[in-house]
Amino acid sequence: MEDKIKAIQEEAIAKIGSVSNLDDLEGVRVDYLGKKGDLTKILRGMGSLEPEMRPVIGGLVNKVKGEINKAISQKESQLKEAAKKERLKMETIDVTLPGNELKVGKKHPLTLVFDEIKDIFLGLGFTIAEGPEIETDYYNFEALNFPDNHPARDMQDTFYITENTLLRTHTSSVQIRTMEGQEPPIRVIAPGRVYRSDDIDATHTPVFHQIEGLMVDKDISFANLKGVLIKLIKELFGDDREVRFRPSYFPFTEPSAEVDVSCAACDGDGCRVCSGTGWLEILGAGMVHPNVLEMSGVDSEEWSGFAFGMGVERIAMLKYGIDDIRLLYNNDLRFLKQF
Ligand code: 2NM
Repeated sequence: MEDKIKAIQEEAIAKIGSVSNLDDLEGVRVDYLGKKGDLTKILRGMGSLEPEMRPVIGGLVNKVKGEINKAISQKESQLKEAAKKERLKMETIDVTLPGNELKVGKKHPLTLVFDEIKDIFLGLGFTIAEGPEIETDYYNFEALNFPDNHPARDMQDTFYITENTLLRTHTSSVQIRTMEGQEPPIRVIAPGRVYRSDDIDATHTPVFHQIEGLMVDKDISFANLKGVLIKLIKELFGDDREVRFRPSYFPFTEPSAEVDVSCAACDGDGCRVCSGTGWLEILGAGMVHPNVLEMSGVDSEEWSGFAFGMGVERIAMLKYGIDDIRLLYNNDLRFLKQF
């Protein structure tokens, strides 16, 4: 009988040693220590033993049960520890791995030019004014002294919405609204989107952007116009650039001028960029026509002013050497990432 008990112990210990998971271990426990296990059977059959053998066998069975229990507990903590290690290994984070690259956006080149020009004028005491992109014929043309039969009013040049409303062709309408709404002195710039019924090519798109400016005060002369615009151009293109004023015509200014900057690519010698002239046209400007001042409620005997306008796309193209305006709208990241 004692040999049989010892054999059960060895067999149980061997099985405990060979199980590899907690479920199997529980199976072994039920087999050897459970109600139907061999050891329980032996204890139940004690009645048939010699009385003096009962304490011996009983003690031995209990000791073996204790041993098996101990072995199971040990194995259980071993298996749990191994499972924990495995889990920790799975969850390991290698803090030395490079992180995921965060793609940080950039400002669009047009926004860069807008911001730069706005900053220059804010520094000169100008404020920024905005107005509607859908305008009336009055604010877009009439108040700007456009003759009734001026070709810019033609259906081909402008997108009309109704007989009297259209997509603005310049932001000058914002300057008119400013003059109507406030007494001089006035110093404003009007940045924004404008529309013209142009066919698309390397230098034209039907939607583009402008910044126009207006200064009205006592004794404003062409000298003030020159001072402000030369300052603007040198800030934008560098102190080394020359500035040239050429006589021109706009219905809303008199006198009017076209403003050129010396070509940075050839330093004014003449090259492909400036079509051999050494100059690049970047601005239109002039003294605000007395008719325009009067129509907006400004007394032209008391006040005078200058105004100017520039295309933001054109400035961006000259500044960054962009040879096709469509690059600004295609949203090709290979292009946009360069700024
Ligand atoms: C230009 C050129 C010259 C201009 C005129 C006005 C206003 F409303 F005061 F009359 N705003 N902008 C102006 C003058 C615009 O763009 C080429």
